[in-house]
Amino acid sequence: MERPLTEHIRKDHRPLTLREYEQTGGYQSVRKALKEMTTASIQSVVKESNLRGRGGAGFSTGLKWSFVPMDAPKPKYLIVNADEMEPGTFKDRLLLESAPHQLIEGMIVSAFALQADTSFIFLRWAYKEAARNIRFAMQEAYDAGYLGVNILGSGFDLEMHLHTGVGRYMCGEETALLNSLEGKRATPRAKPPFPQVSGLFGKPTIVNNVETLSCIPHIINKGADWFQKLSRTSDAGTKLFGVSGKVKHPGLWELPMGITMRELLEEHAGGMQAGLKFRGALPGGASTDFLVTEHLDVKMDYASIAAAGSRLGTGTMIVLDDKTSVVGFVRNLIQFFAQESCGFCTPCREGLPWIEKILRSLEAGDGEQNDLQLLDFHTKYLGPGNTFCALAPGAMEPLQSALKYFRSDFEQYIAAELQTLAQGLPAERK
Ligand code: L3W
Repeated sequence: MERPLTEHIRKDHRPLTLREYEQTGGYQSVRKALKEMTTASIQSVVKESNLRGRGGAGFSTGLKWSFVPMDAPKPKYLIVNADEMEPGTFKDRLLLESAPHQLIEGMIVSAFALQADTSFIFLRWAYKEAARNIRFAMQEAYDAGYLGVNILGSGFDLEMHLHTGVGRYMCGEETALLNSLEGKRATPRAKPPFPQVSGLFGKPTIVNNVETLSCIPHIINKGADWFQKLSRTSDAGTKLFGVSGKVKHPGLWELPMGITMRELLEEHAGGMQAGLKFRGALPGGASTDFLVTEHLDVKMDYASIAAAGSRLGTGTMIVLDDKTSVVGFVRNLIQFFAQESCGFCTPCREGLPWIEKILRSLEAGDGEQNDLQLLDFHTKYLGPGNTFCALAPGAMEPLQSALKYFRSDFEQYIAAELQTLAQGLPAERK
C-alpha cells in the first residue's frame, strides 16, 4: 500500500534535512512544475486528480484554484491553514513537525500555479516544535534557491512567512484567519466575495489546508490518475485518518480514502479497550454528526459519510464507549465551542453558553421536562443559515445526532431528577 504523504517520515519523527529530503526525491515537483509545466497544466492536473480540501469541508482544490483571476496584478497570496484546533484532530501536526519540506514543496508548486508571490503558513500557536522545524526547513529552502527571487532560474519569485496564531479556534475559519493576519479582530467576513477573488488585504488569496498542499508534489510527480487510484472510491487519494477515545491503540495512519469505519477502528486502532463497547463515533473531528454501530461498514470518504448522515470532516474519529456519559461528552464539546465563539453573531454568542448551561444542569440532576425540546430548538436555531459562519452549525452536529441516537440517555437524567423530587413528596401527591 502506497503512503506518499508519510512514507518518508522517520520512525523517530525527526524531520529530514533538505539534503536527505532531496535524496528521497524531494523538490522534484518544483523542478518539473517550474521548468516543464505551465500554470494552466498544473491547475488541470490538480483538478483532474479530484483532490478535495482536507481541512474539513472537502471542497475541490482544483475548482477553488480556478476562481483566482490569473491576470490580476500582484500581490497574490497563498496561505496554508495550519491552525489545527478542531477537537480530536491531530493530523496536520505530524506533517508540520515531521515533513516540513514536503509542505514547503507543495506550497512552491501551488504558488507557481496560481502565480502567487507571497505565502504564509498560519500556524497554531501551541505547535512549538512544528514552528521550529518549519523555520529551519524554510531557511534551508531559501539557501538552496527554492524560495526567494528567480527560483531555480525560472523567473518565478516567492516569499514565504511563518505566522503563529494566538490559540483561537476561530482563526481556522479562512476569513477570520485573513482578518487575524491583517492584524484585526478574528471575526469571519461575509462570503461572497470569496478569498480567491478578494482575500488578504483585498487581494486574490487561496487558503488551503496542510494535508491538501502536502499532496500536491506527489500529484505533480505521479499524475492525476495515480492519485485517484490510491483511493478505493471516487474520492481520490490517501487520507490521514486518526482515532481517539477509549480504543486499544489511539493513533494516526495514512490509509486509502474509502476504508471502512470498522477497519479503522478494529484493524488500526485495535478495537475497544477491555470491558468497553463501541456506542458511536464522530468520524471527522468534533463538528461532525455521530455515526453508530449500524454505520461501521460505511466507507470513510466524503460521499459515503455524507450519505450516512455525517461528514468526513478532518478524518480524525472520536470514539464514544458505553461507559462514558453521552451528556458529559457532548457538554465538553459544547463548552469548547462556547468558549471559542468569536461573539460576532447573536445565535452563536448567546446560544452556545445556554446549551452548555442546560447540559450542565442535566448532569447536575437539575434537568427539567422541557429541556430536550429546548435543546432540539437550539440545534435548529444555531443550524446552517442562521449564523454568520460554520462554527455554531458545526457545534450542533454532535448535539443533534446525540439527541437522535442517544435520546434516552438525556431522558434518563430528567427521569432520575423527577424520581428524586417525587421521593421528597407526601405519598398522596406522588
Ligand atoms: C468559491 C464558492 N469558493 C466554498 C471555498 C471556501 C473555502 C472552502 C470550504 O469550513 C469546514 C466547516 C468546519 N465559491 C465556494 C467556495 N468555497 N464555496 O471552499 O468552504 P466551506 O464554506 O464549505 O467551509 P469552511 O467555512 O471553510 C470548513 C469543518 O470544516 N471542520 C473544521 C475543521 C477545523 C480545522 C482546524 O481546526 N483547523 O480544520 C471539520 O469538520 O466545521 O464546516 O475555502 O472559500 N461558492
